Amino acid sequence: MRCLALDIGGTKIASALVVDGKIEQRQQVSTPQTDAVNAMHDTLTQILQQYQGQFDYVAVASTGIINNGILTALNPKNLGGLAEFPLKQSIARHTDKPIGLLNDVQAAACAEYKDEDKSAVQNFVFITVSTGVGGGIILDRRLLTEPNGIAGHIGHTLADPNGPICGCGRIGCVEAVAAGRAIEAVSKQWNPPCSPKEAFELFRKNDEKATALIQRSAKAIANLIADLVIGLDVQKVVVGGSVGLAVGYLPLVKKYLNEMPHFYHCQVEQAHYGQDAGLIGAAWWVNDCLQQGISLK
Ligand code: ADP
Ligand code: BMX
Ligand code: ZN
Repeated sequence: MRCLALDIGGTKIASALVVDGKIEQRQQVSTPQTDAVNAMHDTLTQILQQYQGQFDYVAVASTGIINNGILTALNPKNLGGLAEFPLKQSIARHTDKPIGLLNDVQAAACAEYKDEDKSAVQNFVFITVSTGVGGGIILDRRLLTEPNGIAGHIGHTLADPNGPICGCGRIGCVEAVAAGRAIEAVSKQWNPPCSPKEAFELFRKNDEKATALIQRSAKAIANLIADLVIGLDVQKVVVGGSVGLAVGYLPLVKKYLNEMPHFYHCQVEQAHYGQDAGLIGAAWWVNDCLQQGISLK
C-alpha cells in the first residue's frame, strides 16, 4: 500500500509517499502564518494535486489536538492564529481514498516505538522540541489517543510558575520556556537579532547569553522527562524536532537529568528517524488501523 503522508507543524509542512516504510518524493513548504484558514486549504490543495493518483491512503500527522478529523490548536499562536480547522474535510475534497489523522508527536512516537524491543520497553515517550513542545505517550505498549486526542500535550505542563505566559493562556508552560518560538522570543531582542539556529551557533561557540538561553530550554526538558519517569514509570524517551535535534542540545538535557536523583533517570535518545518521524509514524498508524479494521476518525 502506498501512503501519502503529511506532517503539519507550526513552521513547516512536509509531505512524502511512504512505501514499505520508506520515504519517497519528500517535499517541504512553510506553514502559512497569515490568513491561516484559507492559506491552509490552498496549501493542502497543492500538496494533494502534486501526488494525485500515486497513493492508496492518506496519513496526516498534525500539530494541535486532532479529534474527529478536526484540528484544534491548544496554542493558536504556533499556527498564525489558526484556532480550529476541518483538516479531514479539507483533504477529502481532493481524494476519495481513506484518510487517517493524528497529532504530529503521537505519530512520531509510533515511528520510534515500532522498532523497540517491546519486552524491554513498555512505557515510552517521544518529546518534540520544535515550534512548540509536544509529546506522544505510549503506556503498556499502546499509544494514548483516546478519548479526545489530548494525551501527550506535555509541553503545556508547568515549567515555571513565574515564567512567561504561554500561547495556550496558561502561565509558565514548558513550551513557553523551551520551544523554538520561546528561544526566538528572546534571541530576536538581541543586538543583532538572532534566529534560534543562530542562537545555537553562538551557544556552540560558548557565547554567554546564548548558553544561558539554551540551558534554560534544556533544563525545562530535563525536568519534564523527570516528571514523566516519576509519574508514569517511563522507561525511554526519544527526542526530536529541530531544537531537540540541534547539535549540543540533547547532551545538555542528559547532563541536567543525570544531576537529579537516580529515581528520575531513564534512557534518553535522539529520534532515529530525525525529521521524518512524523511522516513514517503516521503512515504506520493509519496502515495499522486499516489492517485491523479500526475505523478512521
Ligand atoms: P515544526 O515545528 O514545523 O515541526 P521544526 O521541527 O523544524 O518544525 O521546528 C521549528 C523550530 O525550530 C523553529 O522555532 C525554528 O526557529 C527552530 N529551528 C529550525 N532549525 C533549527 C536549527 N538548525 N537549530 C535550532 N533551532 C532550529
Ligand atoms: C503545541 C501543540 C501540540 C503540538 C506541539 C508540537 C498546537 C497548534 N500545537 O504544543 O499539539 O504537538 O505544539 O508541534 O497547539 P510543532 O508544531 O512544534 O511540531
Ligand atoms: Zn501552554
